[in-house]
Amino acid sequence: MADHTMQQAESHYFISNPPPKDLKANTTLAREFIGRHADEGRRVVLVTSGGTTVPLETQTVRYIDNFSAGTRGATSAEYFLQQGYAVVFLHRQFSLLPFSRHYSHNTRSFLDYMKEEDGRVVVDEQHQEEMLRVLRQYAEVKRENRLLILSFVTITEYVWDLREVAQLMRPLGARAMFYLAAAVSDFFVPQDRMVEHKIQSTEEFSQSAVAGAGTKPPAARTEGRSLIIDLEPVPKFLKQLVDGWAPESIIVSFKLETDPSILVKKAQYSLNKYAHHLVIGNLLATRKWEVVFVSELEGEKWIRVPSNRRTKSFSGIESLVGAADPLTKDETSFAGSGRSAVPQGEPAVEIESIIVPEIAAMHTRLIERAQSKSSGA
Ligand code: 9Z3
Repeated sequence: MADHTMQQAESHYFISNPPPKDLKANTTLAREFIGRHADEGRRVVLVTSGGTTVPLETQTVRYIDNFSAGTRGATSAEYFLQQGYAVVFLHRQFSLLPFSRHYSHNTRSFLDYMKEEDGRVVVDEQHQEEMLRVLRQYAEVKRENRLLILSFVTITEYVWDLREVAQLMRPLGARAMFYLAAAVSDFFVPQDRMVEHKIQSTEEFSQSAVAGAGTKPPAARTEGRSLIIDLEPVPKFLKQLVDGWAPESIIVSFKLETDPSILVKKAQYSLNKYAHHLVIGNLLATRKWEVVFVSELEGEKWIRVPSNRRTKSFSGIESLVGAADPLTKDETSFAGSGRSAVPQGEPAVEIESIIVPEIAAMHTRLIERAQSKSSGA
C-alpha cells in the first residue's frame, strides 16, 4: 500500500472508530509521567502487553480474543525497570502485571503464601526470601514513580492509546522506546458494521441482516442458524508509528508464528516493510525458551535460555526448540533427552532477563548514533 493510502486508512480508522471513554484520563496521566521523566533525562519505554479483543456487538456480549496472558510484557517491564527505565505499561485489563504477576494467575492462590501467626497474617517461611526480593523491587519503583499502568480491552482502545502515548513520547527523541509485545488483532469489526444488541441465536428473534443498497451487512450476523463473522483488516499502525507518530524513537516489535519454517522470513519481511529497529520473532510453543532478534544492525541472532538451566521435566515441545534455526539445531537439543522430548513448564531462567539487557545495550548504541548524527559528526 502506498504511503498516502496508508494514511487515509489511518484517518478513516480514527474517524469511524471513536475514542474510548478513558482516553482523556489515560492521556493526562501519561503526559505528566512522560514529562517528568523526560525532564529527569531518563529513558522511557512503552511496553504493550496482553491480547486485544474484537467485540461483535456495541453492547458487547460476544467478542473474539486471543491466548496472550501478558507474561512477556509483564516480565519484560520488570527487567526494563531494573535497567533504570521509566515504564508505561499499556496492558489488557486483568492480564498479568509486573511484580504482582509472581502471585497471580498461578495454579495456587495468593492466600497459599500466607499463614496465621499470633492472630496476624504473615508470609510463610518458605516464601519469605523471594517475596522480600519482589517487594523491595516493587517498593523502589513505586517510590521513584517509574511505572505507569494503563489498560485497554478492545483493539480500538489499544490503537487510540498507542497513538496518544506515542505522540506524547515524541519530545524524548531516541530516548523513547516502544516494546510492542501485545498480541494485537489483525482483523476486526468496524464500528459502522457493528450491531447494537446481542446477536440472537434463535431464528425467530434474529434481526434481518438484509443490507440496504450500497451498504454492507453487519460484520457479525446470523444467516439461517449459522453465525457469520466477516472481519475487516486492521490498518497496519506500525507504519504510522515508525513514520509519523514517533519517528525518532526506537521501535521493537514482536512477530508471533506457529510454523517454524516461516518465522525468520516473516520477521525479516516485517523489518523491511516498516524499517524500524528490531523484530523479535517467537513461536507460540517455544516462546519462553528461545526468540530470534532480526535487526538491521546485527542481522539474525538467536537468544536462548541456557540449556543447562532449562527445566528438567520434558513433555512435547522440545522438538520445536531450534526448529526455526537450521544453523544451530545441534546446540539446541537438551542433553540426554533426545530431540523427541520437549521442555514443559517454566524454564529456570526467564528469557526476558536476557532479552531486555540486550535491548537496553542496543538502545545505548542507537542513542549514541542519534547524538552523533545530530551533532553532525
Ligand atoms: C508476541 O509475539 C509475544 O511475545 C506473545 C507473548 C504474545 C507471544 P504471552 O503474553 O505471549 O507471554 O503469553 N507478541 C506480538 C504478537 C503480535 O501481534 N505481533 C504483530 C504481528 O505479528 C506485530 S506488532 O503482526
